[in-house]
Amino acid sequence: MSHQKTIDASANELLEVAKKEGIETVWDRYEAMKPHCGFGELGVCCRLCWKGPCRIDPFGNGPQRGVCGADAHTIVARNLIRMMAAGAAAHSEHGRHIALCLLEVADDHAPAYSIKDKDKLRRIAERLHLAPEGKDIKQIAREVATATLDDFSRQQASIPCNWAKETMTEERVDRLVQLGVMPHNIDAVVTQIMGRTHVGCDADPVNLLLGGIKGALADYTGMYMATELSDALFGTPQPVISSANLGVLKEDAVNIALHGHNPLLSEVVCDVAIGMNEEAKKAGAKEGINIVGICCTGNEVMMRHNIPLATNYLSQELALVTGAVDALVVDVQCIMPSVAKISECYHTEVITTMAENKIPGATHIQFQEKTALEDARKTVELAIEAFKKRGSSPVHIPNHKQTAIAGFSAEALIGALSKLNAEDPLKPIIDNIVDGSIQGIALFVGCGNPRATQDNNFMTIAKELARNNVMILATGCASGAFAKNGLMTQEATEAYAGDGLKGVLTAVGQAAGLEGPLPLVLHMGSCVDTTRAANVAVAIADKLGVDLDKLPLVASAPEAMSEKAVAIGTWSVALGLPTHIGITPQITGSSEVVKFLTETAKEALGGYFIVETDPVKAADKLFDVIKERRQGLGI
Ligand code: SF4
Ligand code: MSK
Repeated sequence: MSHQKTIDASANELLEVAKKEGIETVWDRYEAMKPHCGFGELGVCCRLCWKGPCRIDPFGNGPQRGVCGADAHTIVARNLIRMMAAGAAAHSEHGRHIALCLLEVADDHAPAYSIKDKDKLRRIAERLHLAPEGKDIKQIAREVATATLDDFSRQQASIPCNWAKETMTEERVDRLVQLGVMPHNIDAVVTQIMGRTHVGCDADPVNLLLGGIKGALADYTGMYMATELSDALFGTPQPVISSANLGVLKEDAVNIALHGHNPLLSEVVCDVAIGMNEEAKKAGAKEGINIVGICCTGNEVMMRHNIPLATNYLSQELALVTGAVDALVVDVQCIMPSVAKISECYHTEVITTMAENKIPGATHIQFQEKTALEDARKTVELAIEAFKKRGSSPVHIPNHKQTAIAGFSAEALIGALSKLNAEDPLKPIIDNIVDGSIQGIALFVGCGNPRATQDNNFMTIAKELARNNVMILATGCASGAFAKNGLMTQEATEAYAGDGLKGVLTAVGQAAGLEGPLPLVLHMGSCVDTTRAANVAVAIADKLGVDLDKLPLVASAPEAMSEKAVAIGTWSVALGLPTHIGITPQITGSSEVVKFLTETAKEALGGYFIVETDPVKAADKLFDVIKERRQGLGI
């Protein structure tokens, strides 16, 4: 029997509408795909060459090797690390794009952009040892962009990437260098993974996995630069009181949904739309233009512009089923191709904007940094035209939205803590971890997946951990789940936090000028912003003089699905964190791969994977790990 599709009230309401209107969604296609291929589920099918496809019989009766002789361990490891390479490629392309834009800004070639947080850029330059003192801000931008782009071009394998080496504890850097998994060049590492997994190359599963870990750390490097340079260009997020869920759409407005990941486009659309409000009103939209976010672009614009978040990954199609979205403007990653098909049933314009990300049936407006203002203007004009076509067609905007306090960048969090202790902002957190008021910190990341009830794993595990006084951070579609379902509120802190955690969140919240506690879940941004949490964790580790694998920190991707999530989970392990996945990964056809990732990794890296699909049991396991870590520290 199928499990419940979602716990999101808006999504449930709109699924009924979709059913009545005969619109197929991700959940329908998931059901139609059943039963899933057993070989694929185990990861033992291989399509790497045309002698195949080959598959290994898990019961031992049929073939145990592919035509070339690769066994299940080789096949599973190869498939897995190719996912890590794809994740690293996606994130680091995003990082490169931002770095190139920073270079254009330094050379006055990108009039739509400026350096909004100059202090942050100077701090980045210091971190990268670029001696910014006395230099002009554009010179600093040029040097930071160049040092960042060096991480894509360095040929000396013994010199680690700047953004990896300068953002970890020294002990971790040494450990990763000794293991031979520290990336020196993101592009080279991704290329190596593709090369070593070609037919007839690396067949040793452990060696393959080490190559994959290097790729995952290249992913970390690309993410780190993307986040930090975005802050320099667009401003470092500070807490905002926003709202989330599909009730943020407005019937009498031109609704523009920004979806994807890269803030280069969405930032400019937000700026341009303000000046086009009157045009929208003239077209009959009494409330002018209403911009909302979906997925991680949604998280980006929520944190920097207080734009409400409409929904997260899994229910993106349902935004269109409201009939109220006039334009869905997308950039890169996590955009279901089905949105263009669904838009045929409505007046909605789906607008793709990136040359390497087009969707049949969508309108393409090529976005370029040099012409960003005109490009953004064209997208808003198309949205206004689409609104006119909407006319009096009925809309189904669910009456569900939640307050969501978002925008806890590392700087914002440390800024709030500094109100309690200006000289030593981390001391309040550390003292409270030591005395047990906070038992540990859990970071929730990752996607939505129809294999799980949407948002349920996030909500169940987080509430359970918070009750046990575990502080909760979130990024990506985890942020979306918590925002939509009311855990980014002060009320949630009152309702679900254990006494110790509640006391700390209240003390910090009041010191930071809120009239009550911080929200139960601290929104740290999009999935690429997961490095913000690493930033805080490394600061705590450095302060205590221990590495991350000693601290009571855990990560969880309870509804993971994407290659990016595979890469993030793996670098989380490589950094030393016990990392939970709530979806059975496609690796169980190899006992050696499973053993390496869940056991051997613990000895080699301190971090390891925990697979548990039951959210209640997962919460117990994560809390047990936190207690074990506390014991290890003697607290
Ligand atoms: Fe089969 Fe080997 Fe080719 Fe894979 S690489 S498809 S296992 S022959
Ligand atoms: S959008 S990678 S579904 S977090 Fe960043 Fe969400 Fe996962 Fe995409």
